Amino acid sequence: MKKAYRDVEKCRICHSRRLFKFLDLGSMPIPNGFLERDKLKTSEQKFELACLFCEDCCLVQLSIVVNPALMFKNYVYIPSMAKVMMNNFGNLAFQIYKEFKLNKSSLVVDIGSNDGSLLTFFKNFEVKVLGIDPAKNLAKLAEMKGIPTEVKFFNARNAKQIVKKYGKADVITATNVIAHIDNLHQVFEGVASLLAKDGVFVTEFPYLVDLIKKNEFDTIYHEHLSYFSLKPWIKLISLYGFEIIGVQRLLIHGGSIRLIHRKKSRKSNKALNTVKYLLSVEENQGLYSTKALIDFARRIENLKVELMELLTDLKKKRKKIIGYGAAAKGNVLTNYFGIGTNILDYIVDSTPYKQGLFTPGVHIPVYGESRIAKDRPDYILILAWNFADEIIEKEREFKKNGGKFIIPIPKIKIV
Ligand code: DWN
Repeated sequence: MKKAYRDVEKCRICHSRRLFKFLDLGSMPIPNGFLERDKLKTSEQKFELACLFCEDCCLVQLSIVVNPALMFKNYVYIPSMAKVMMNNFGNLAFQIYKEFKLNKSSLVVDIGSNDGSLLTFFKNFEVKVLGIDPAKNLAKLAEMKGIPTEVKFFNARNAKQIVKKYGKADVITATNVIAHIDNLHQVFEGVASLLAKDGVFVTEFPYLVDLIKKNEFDTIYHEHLSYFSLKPWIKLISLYGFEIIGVQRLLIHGGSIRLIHRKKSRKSNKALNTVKYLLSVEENQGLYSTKALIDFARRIENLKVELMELLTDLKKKRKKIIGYGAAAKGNVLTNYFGIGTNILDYIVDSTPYKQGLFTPGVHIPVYGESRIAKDRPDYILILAWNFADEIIEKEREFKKNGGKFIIPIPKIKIV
């Protein structure tokens, strides 16, 4: 893709043109587009952030695709900053290792391997591992952990080269990456050619049921092109001869779903009961029509009014408020709600890459967490609300000294 973005005119799964726009968050910079101080004056690229519903296969998807090279070649998000995330990776690796009886000759390939956090757990089980990720800066971190990494985007062509170089994969994992990829058909062609005959393809992504139910509008951003429910997902995987042999709902990232796939065999089992149950949950929640999505958009407007009233009132009372977690989602919430340094003095984040930078759009400075003890703010707005428990536990000193936390999602809570 040469241009900075392209408009979505056809559904990325079924190619339907019957796309209904139900949410428009306006024009916004890319969610991990953190800025150096000397770049604050230069104009930032802003792109439409809006969501479409496909009236044929029900896939929820962004209205545009920002050029992935602008977002993923130098990437500042690493999962290893959150214990909850690492626990999730640990139990995923253990579950797959045990369930599919991996051994020293097994090869596990992770698409979107980031800093090698997930593969490190597999490596500890002495299986062969390979990461695939376009971010040069993260591949270096992974290589330092002994995780060989191919620095490229995953697609059908690259998959064939990987088979030539490393052989077929017994397990392919893809956590929080499939939703980031525009050409899903290419991904499945690549998986189908890379995966060994009896191999398994394990995906994990945020689940639309949780997103809509828990008002998680700020997880809608330019990195996430698709917001999956099972109905369109099953349509997609069936085109490539895959079936779901395992499904788990997870708390991670506001509510995710882990799916284990295998190539359909002759004696392929009828759809899992859990899959059937989740399809009925989706239908009952109204995810196959526009009304529930329109209601969701209305709830976000109410949330915006309510949170801005609270924060403005606290500022009138001369309260000192900071943000916690310079998360992509936090950058969506602050930009859409108009929360800048008029409200938050700064945001703290444990990611070394983000400290000393400014958040995209509203330009809030990011510092290390140690700043809290020095400044003793009155309130902490938890922008990384998906890790609220871990953060509150970590900052119990702040709470002991009378500080209060504001959790904005799924609804405003002061603890
Ligand atoms: O899909 C994606 C998800 C998985 O991660 C990516 N496209 C981008 C990214 O989204 P995010 O930035 O909203 O993810 P997190 O993991 O919710 O961001 C949490 C932020 O909070 C990180 O920058 C780390 C930070 N953090 C912290 O500073 N102290 C987190 C914890 C738990 C802490 O104690």
